[in-house]
Amino acid sequence: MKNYYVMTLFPEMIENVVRESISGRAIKAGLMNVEAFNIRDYTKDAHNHVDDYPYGGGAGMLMQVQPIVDCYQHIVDQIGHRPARVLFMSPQGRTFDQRMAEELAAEEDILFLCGHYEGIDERALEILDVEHVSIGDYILTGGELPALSMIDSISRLVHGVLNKDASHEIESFSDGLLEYPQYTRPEVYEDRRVPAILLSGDHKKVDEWRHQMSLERTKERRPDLYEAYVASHAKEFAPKKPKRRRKRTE
Ligand code: 4GX
Repeated sequence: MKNYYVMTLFPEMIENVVRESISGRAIKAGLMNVEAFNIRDYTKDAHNHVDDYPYGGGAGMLMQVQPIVDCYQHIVDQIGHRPARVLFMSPQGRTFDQRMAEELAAEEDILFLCGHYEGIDERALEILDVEHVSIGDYILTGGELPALSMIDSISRLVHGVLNKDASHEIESFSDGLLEYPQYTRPEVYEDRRVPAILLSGDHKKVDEWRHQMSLERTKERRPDLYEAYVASHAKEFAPKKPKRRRKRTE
């Protein structure tokens, strides 16, 4: 059972998305669980405040350390140990990718700390000993969408979330190439034909064609991925050895 714990000021944002998405199916199937904790529930402030002005001045408000640490401690007490990974959504982090999704899919308990406002008291990050993770080089208003993106991509790797056909597809295309183009009925739509080879029934030819298409569109659309693929499949791209010719004897 995979357990995702999310510390946030907007728990309904997490709950609503998780309920409506593919991970909702995995939850119903008992394969995973997502629990959102409202950091505000742990404030000891008389007015339920969870933020305050930054020392040294500057714009905006910072999330205070006490509610965050108390919320974290509640989760640790509930599960009986520190979660395997404690992730803080931040543009300063290592960029999340498919490899990290696979790495995280192997973990039992993952905690996501989602910040809001202009910042967070650094001591909270030290005490929780967080790992900074980014979903890309752009600035969002909060860590909830990054956490949801990560939960979504991790959960589809958790066994059983996908049907068998789809998981087979992952095996053959987790090799760093983009997907080949696909077609369904009708065979002709406004003069546009489905490539004839897909109707040929020749599975070997179909596989070769698809692989070729994957290579071409990866080269065109993601030259970075293409270079990496070529480098790790040297054999496939090695120039063909010239045929040994018998020496002319004159
Ligand atoms: N990939 N974030 C906003 C909210 C925040 C601000 C200060 C704590 C302190 C982001 C990203 C991202 C993270 C900016 C959450 N939290 N996160 N920030 N890109 O843009 O992960």
